[in-house]
Amino acid sequence: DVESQLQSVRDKLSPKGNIVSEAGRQRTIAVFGEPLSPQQVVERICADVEARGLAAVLEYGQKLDGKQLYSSTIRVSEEELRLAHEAADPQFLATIREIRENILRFQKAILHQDVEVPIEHGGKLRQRYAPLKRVGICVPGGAAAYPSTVLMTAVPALAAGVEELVVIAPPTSFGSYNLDLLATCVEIGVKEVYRVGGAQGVAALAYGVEGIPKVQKIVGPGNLFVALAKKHVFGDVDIDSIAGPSEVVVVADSTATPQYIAADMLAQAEHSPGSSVLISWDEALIDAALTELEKQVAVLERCDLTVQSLIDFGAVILTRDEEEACRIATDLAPEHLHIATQDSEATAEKILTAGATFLGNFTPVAVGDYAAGPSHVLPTGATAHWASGLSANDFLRSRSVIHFTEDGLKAIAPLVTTLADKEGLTAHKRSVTIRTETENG
Ligand code: HSO
Ligand code: ZN
Repeated sequence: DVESQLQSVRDKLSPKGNIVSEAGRQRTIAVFGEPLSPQQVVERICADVEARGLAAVLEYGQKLDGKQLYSSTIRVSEEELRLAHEAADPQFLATIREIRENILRFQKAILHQDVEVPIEHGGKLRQRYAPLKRVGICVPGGAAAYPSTVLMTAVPALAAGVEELVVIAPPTSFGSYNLDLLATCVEIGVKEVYRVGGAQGVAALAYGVEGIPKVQKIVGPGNLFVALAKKHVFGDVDIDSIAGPSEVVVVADSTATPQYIAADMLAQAEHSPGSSVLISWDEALIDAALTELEKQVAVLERCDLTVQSLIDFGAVILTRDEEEACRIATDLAPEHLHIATQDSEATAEKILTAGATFLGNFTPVAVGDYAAGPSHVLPTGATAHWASGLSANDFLRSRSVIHFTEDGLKAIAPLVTTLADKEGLTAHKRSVTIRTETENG
């Protein structure tokens, strides 16, 4: 039946790529001397880092990431950063600059502005915004190096006016030893980079350890340990939402180009795991897209992994009509929604639950991943029903400012005193009447 089929598609979306490998499990047993759940591992690491500081961070780095670092080498030195930047391809750096400008332009445009609302009988109410001072960014370093993730997290923070940006990345060749990654940090103005990943990295940022002052907010993607650690420290610091593996839902009609659809689905599967779901009410389009998929798979680079991802986490749904397609896409609430229909703007208005929506034939998801302007850190796993993608506004605090004149207070006083009476809080009431009634004599 339709519901059980839909459930199987839901299961395919946001594949649990966050599962701990057997090797990882064995390593944690070796470290803790007993089999623990990932949750317990994270709790132990966080408590230990909070209690013992940098020594614990260095120990876990050595035992879990297999890298012996010292208090003198955990921070990437100014010299290392300078050398990485000097070694970088000038064309690569020019690209980074251009992307930074695109992100800055968009993120500054959407930044909350102070708001002032007059009080009818005298005074004004304001909502005022100020940037966070110090923010930590997690950059993954497992399967590939992600300079794009540095851009898509750090530049929105810069747009908001954050002064101190701290990047942590695991001590791997795809992480904090990656020269392109370091060059990207330098190019956009990030000066503090630490060679630490996993739960110990998150805990170091949250609690602060010798040489790494604590931050106010931790953002960015990571593996299961990073995700669980962010949840664990929430409250001591703020966090962004927890991003899982990448996913796309494509909604297409007969006007779509099968070649493009296949290419977009493969791009998503390339994240391996990454899930791609095609929804259409046009059977011929679905057939053509599947034929294209087979053709394009043959000439792909990360072929095996991508094909496996497509098999495990890919799905095609033939619906009765556009309405049904939009209902299903709404329910799936994907990280990325691509709409390739005759009137993509109109179709988009019928699907409001997506992290980012890509319209038409010339907006592949990859432009959003790399260069457009909105952040590619987006809600996954159907959390787009209630969560939003990362933006410059996530790096602002708001505060309200309330200023009444004497006439303003007199006018509002009865509202306060009535409720204060109800709650039996006489001192509250008196703090108003002492002002309003003295005047009256
Ligand atoms: N699609 C990923 C972002 C990414 N793609 C990074 C390529 N590199 C999550 O939105
Ligand atoms: Zn991507």
